[in-house]
Amino acid sequence: MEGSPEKKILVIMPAWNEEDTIGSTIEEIRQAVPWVDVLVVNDGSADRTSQIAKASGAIVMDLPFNLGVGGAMRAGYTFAKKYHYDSAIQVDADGQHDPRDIPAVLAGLERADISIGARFAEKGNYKASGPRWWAMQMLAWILSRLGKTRLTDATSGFRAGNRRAIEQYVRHFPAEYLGDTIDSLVVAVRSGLTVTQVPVEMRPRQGGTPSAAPWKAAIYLFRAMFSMFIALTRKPLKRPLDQEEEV
Ligand SMILES: Nc1nc2c(ncn2[C@@H]2O[C@H](COP(=O)(O)OP(=O)(O)OP(=O)(O)O)[C@@H](O)[C@H]2O)c(=O)[nH]1
Ligand SMILES: [Mg+2]
Repeated sequence: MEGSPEKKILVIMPAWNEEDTIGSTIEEIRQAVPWVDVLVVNDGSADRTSQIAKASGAIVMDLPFNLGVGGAMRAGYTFAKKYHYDSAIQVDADGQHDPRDIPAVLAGLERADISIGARFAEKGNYKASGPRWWAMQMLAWILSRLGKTRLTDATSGFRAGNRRAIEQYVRHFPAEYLGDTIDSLVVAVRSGLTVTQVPVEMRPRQGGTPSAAPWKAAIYLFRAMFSMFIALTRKPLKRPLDQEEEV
């Protein structure tokens, strides 16, 4: 079964100045799913993120300067491919993603190539309001049409991918803000990957500061719509995804 100890699973945790929360987040993962490996992609943090992650037993990739979530995730997926992981799952360093949901999100890979841990999917009380809510709804609606399945939370970073998805992400993973969620999904779906969602509860950030203020997030979400339309104009990848390739 996906998410069980027989599979080789990698948690990829993008982290930028998360010294307040990263230690407890890694600890929670080790308790909830002790059989997974944790890779922290420390993206030029100016604080003790890297030292704390290492002391907590994670594998740490220290990027020399800030690449943003997309670049960091692509580096993480390249690691996953190189070391032959069966699946990889993104978990935020700020404690918003509950590690106890990891097996459920991984279990979604039994029916699709990408499994998204989604808010608004009947569970939890995560609230977004005003323009941010509208933008999220619209993106979810468009991506549901594209993915031919009901998706309620296309901007969730809590998502797992199988080998086919990892292979796709290694070749294309947008670096621009929110491209890691929307654009990457559009390209994956258009390259023939299937997607599903699993309801999860999102917790509030457990400490530290958000990388973007709420009003910025709203603006970015509207920009994400444009980025999505641009993504739709990209040609799907032609080479078969299962073809082995050295990285
Ligand atoms: N590698 C990398 N990680 C980042 C960067 N910016 C944010 N992150 C990480 O990405 C994850 C999500 O970032 P957040 O700032 O929590 O964004 P968010 O969850 O959309 O916003 P909140 O709801 O306010 O928490 C966290 O683990 C951050 O540490 C970055 O530039 N590089
Ligand atoms: Mg967060």
